[in-house]
Amino acid sequence: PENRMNDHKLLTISADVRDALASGQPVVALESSIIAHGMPYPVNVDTALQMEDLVRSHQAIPATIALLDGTLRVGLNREQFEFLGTKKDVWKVSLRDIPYVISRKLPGATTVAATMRIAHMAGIRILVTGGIGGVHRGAQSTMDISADLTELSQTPVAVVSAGVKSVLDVGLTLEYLETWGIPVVTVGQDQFPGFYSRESGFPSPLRLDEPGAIAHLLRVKWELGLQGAVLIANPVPAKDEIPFTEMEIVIRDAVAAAGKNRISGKQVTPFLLQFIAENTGGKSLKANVAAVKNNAILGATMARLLSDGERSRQLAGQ
Ligand code: PSU
Ligand code: MN
Repeated sequence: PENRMNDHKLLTISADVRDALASGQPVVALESSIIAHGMPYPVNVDTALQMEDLVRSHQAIPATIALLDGTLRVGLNREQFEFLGTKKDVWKVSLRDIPYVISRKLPGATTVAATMRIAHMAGIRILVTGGIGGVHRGAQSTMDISADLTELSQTPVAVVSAGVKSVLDVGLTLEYLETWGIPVVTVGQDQFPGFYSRESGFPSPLRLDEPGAIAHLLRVKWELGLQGAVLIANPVPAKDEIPFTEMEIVIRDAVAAAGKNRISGKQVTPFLLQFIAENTGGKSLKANVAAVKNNAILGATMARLLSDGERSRQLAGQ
């Protein structure tokens, strides 16, 4: 990729991630907004560490991304996880916040959009998250559409998710993904998943059942020079899901409460997630943890397939 800048002073890559990238080993990028703004302590830190362990036990190197001490950090240590998970004023950093937060040397946790861009700078091609941001319910009047979507349209990093955030307008988000030329692939079922539920009520634009087939699609897309990402939707495991109709009731209440409290901008997602966790007696949090761990495993598998494919092509002299 053209804009790799892995020797830049504003980009700090941990030693294990740097070694893995240099030797062509699989690396998986992980976002940090879910730690600072998506889950309560200590579940946030525990989950982040468990995701890293799962990536490692599936033979890939994890690289959680955040902004600390005035640099973009790729690969965090234990204290840095603890810091992001406990400190109150960690910035939620989307793409547009990067220059401000770095120039002021503020601590920042990255959304999917910012994590994708930084992963690409470092040369990482697979990112794992829970649910991506997208078109919010009522976006016809609020224009609340996440920068995750525009980022997916231009940065070549595949994003493994359990669908889009359940609080969004899933139908409008799928339309937007189509407009911007972003392939959406659901693993193993015809329906696009609904994050906490395996169902969303919408068919998936594409379905592939094998990680190998998805890796092949990624290679073809990027070999053709087609810009942007692929959204991989990996349904939450059946034993951990919350039925779609049950979730919908809570989500509608959450969206109404956000409107009533005049929550706007980047506060919207954290507000809704907290409301939902409280109003499902923690069940949503459990489903969220199960989904992201499931995604970490698929992400590691995808990263390994991509790097194995490259190595065998190099050996064949192609
Ligand atoms: N989905 C979750 N928890 C989260 C997020 C999404 O279940 O914390 C975060 C992700 O980092 C995502 C971001 O990229 O919210 C989107 O925020 P916004 O809609 O403000 O762009
Ligand atoms: Mn928004």
